[in-house]
Amino acid sequence: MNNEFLREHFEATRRHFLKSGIVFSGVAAHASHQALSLADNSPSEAKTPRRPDKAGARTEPYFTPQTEFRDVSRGNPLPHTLSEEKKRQVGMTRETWKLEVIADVEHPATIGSPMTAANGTALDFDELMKLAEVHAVQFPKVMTCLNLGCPLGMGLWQGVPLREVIWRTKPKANLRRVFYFGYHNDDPKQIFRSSLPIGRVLEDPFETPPIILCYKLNGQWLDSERGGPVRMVVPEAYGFKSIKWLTHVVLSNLPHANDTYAEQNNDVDSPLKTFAASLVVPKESRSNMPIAFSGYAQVGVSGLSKIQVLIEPVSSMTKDEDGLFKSALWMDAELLGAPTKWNALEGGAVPKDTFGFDATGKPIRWPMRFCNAHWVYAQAGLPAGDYIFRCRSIDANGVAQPMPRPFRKSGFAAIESIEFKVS
Ligand SMILES: Nc1nc2c(c(=O)[nH]1)N[C@H]1C(S)=C(S)[C@@H](COP(=O)(O)O)O[C@H]1N2
Ligand SMILES: [Mo]
Repeated sequence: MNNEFLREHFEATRRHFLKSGIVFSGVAAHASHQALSLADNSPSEAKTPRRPDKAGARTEPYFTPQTEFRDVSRGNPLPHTLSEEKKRQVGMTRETWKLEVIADVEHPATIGSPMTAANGTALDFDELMKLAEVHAVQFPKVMTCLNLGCPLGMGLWQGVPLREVIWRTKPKANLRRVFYFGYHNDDPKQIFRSSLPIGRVLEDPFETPPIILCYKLNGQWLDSERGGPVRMVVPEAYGFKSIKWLTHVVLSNLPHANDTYAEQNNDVDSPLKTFAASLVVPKESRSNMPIAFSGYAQVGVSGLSKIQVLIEPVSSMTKDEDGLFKSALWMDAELLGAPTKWNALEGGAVPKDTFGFDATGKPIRWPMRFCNAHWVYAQAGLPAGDYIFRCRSIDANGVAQPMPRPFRKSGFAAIESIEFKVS
């Protein structure tokens, strides 16, 4: 679990419980504090954050500083660990970067002007910046690995829509799919390729940002570890669609996905799912004292309207065959509102013309799709005993999530079951 993410979560929930002082009368701060220390002592990796530094003022949480993202990239050596000289040589610096946009050899799209290094028409960083002057967009998005479920980082990604570059090749016919890959140590075995239908590239679903050639994260140049100088970012997709150290875009007449990730049994057509997860479930609490629970939600394609929790004694818990606990007595948790200050961004503000934000820098909708949200739940005192905690989300269509997409390789989405004790 990303430490910065946890720190932000704890800071936000701590403030929430402090503000709710009336309802939880003094116990609130204690419960929250206790939750923190219990989380620190938890054996499970996902629940072992560094104790947040509470000294000093903090800005509101949300975005993850670039250096705090978790890295799951492949490669031997990892491309971002190459020497500066080698990076210059292979086009992994802004000064030397080149993008080829070409027709697929096996299933060629018919295009008027391929962009190749050989004929000197590959796109360089200066040309990308010229396109950026007119077409740059930025939007918030959580980077999540389909195989991990937990967020690698929440970022504000800036780039040029991929379609602007594809359009330069003058596509004419036989173009059904775009695939793309990045620097892979010039070793075909290390290639990591992803793909998209051309329709998704040329047009964006309502309230969905475009696919971008991304060069900035949280207002700063995209660093090498995050895939700089240029990576693809696909707003509604899991991380594997967002290829780092981008070098090639291939226009193809192939009618189906050809992602490298598919070779590892992953469901590559599965978009970001909406689900809820816990971060703080106190392992042991005192009887008849309020208990503070908190967690986060990932807002996927179906949006998010609320979070619910299910707390039952182990002895009388709902028996449920399909693991969805539809008939159980779920209680509404509280979703934390939008931050008023945005850490990790210059001046703590979201820049003008950010996708999904209004002219005053506030989100148009909250929670935002393809992003994280945080939630809290204060449970009134319980009698001593063993309990089980579960949480779920209700999407913006009013449907409880996760829906049955129980396959691990379609993106993490299970209802957690966590035992805790009241004594
Ligand atoms: N070139 C390249 N791009 C890549 C990968 C990779 O191994 N090589 N990994 C992908 C996967 S599986 C994920 S989850 C994301 C992770 O992005 P991050 O390292 O910026 O957090 O990068 C994607 N882009
Ligand atoms: Mo991934």
